[in-house]
Amino acid sequence: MSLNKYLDVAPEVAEAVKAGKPVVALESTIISHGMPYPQNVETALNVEKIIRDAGAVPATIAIIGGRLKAGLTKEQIDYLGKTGSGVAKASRRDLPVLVAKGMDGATTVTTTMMIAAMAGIQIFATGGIGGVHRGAETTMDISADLEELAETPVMVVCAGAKSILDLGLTLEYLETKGVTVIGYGTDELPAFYTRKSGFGVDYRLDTPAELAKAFHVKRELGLRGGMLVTNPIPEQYSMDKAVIDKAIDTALAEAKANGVHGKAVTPFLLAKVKELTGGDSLDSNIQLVYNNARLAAATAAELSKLNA
Ligand code: PSU
Ligand code: MN
Repeated sequence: MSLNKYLDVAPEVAEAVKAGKPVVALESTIISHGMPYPQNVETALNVEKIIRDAGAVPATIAIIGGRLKAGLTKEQIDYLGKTGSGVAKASRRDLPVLVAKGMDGATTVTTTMMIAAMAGIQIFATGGIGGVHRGAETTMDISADLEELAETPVMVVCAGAKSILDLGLTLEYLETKGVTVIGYGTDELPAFYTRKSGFGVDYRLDTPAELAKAFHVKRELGLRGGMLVTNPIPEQYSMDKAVIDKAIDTALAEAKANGVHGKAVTPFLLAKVKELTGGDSLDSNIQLVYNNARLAAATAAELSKLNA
């Protein structure tokens, strides 16, 4: 672990990393920009509990007062949730100035991977990743998350990607960058709210032990970059495809009509979809995050056996 002078690793997290015990990183953009208060705080705290109950240590990641934090207190999570979009959404390009000015930042998949890697954490659970946006052939809106997956050695467990993105182009981009996309118990890329997307994944793996082994071997091969594990939402929480597709189409049209662009696009679409589905999408979102936390904790346990 290369300890960075701007990094604070919570004592519990540092101890677990040092002892080779299972640790799971968690992001904070999902708290400040991905869900409304108070469900965001409630979800973030429940996710930490789920990870603990599975025998792993949770490390929620954020930037607080210019410090890169791996492991937050309950008060810090509450602050990030209450302040919501008042906290900067922090991707790779935002880090230098936020840290230099001693500001706060909610970390995306990108910066959560970066800070997890700095802290020696190998696995990270979230809801959905950013990707190639629909219409990217003219807007060039492609999430920095995809570049980070190509560079930084952290396994990301998600529920696939929402069809606010162009899923086919997102997979093409990941292929070009050499990122393995794994379906957990499925041959098909899950589409976040639904279990299927019509697009195939690179490989199907069926157990946490298989996931851990694949990631371990990747590292032993000396290959840089992460790995993307896509875990379908549990059947009982998945949404009706027609309902969600309609909400996404309306949200996309409103974003376009309002000239929403840049880093505001994803949070705008998430909030709109939630509004249009009367909160059903939020319930699904929460449940799939729990499901990913469970899988990540089980995989972290297998990883720590392999690293022993
Ligand atoms: N997708 C979701 N929920 C989220 C995000 C994406 O379903 O909260 C967040 C993640 O933090 C992700 C970020 O890294 O949005 C991507 O933002 P952008 O598209 O601006 O790169
Ligand atoms: Mn973008």
